[in-house]
Amino acid sequence: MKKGKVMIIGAVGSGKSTLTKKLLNDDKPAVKTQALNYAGWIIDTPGEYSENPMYYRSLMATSLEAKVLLVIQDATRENSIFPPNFSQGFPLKPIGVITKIDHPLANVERARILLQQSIPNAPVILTSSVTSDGIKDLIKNIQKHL
Ligand SMILES: Nc1nc2c(ncn2[C@@H]2O[C@H](COP(=O)(O)OP(=O)(O)OP(=O)(O)O)[C@@H](O)[C@H]2O)c(=O)[nH]1
Ligand SMILES: [Mg+2]
Repeated sequence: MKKGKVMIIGAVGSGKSTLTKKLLNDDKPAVKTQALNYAGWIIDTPGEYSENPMYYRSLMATSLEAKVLLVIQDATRENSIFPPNFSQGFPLKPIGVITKIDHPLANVERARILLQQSIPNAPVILTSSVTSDGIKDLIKNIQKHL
């Protein structure tokens, strides 16, 4: 896949970098993301960029060459950091991704409802970077839009 075609956004600590490495078959553990990171066909972003609307323009500018937007919802989180209908502002195909479904505190149905509020009508894929559940399914879904 071509460089920078998929941008990944979501809260601080929601599992974006861990998932990015998983998708790229990189076994090294993720470290805290400090800046935009072009990792192969994925643009990994710092969670702070998603949590502060001041960064939305910058995210949007960065996403101009990308085709797919992975919107991450951590299954262990009780809330969403994105406003309702958030993805309407992005000229990209949104795919909702629920992370950490292996976690004892995961609540998948809550996460699904939160994603549907931010990105209505987008597909939602359940994943765990620990067990690799959903990873192949996610790759298939991404490839449909590239
Ligand atoms: N149980 C479980 N933990 C996970 C999973 N994915 C990530 N984590 C953990 O969640 C924490 C944060 O992961 P990161 O991938 O660094 O999160 P991030 O979204 O890149 O965070 P920022 O770079 O700060 O925006 C780490 O301790 C990971 O080990 C998962 O699928 N299951
Ligand atoms: Mg990160």
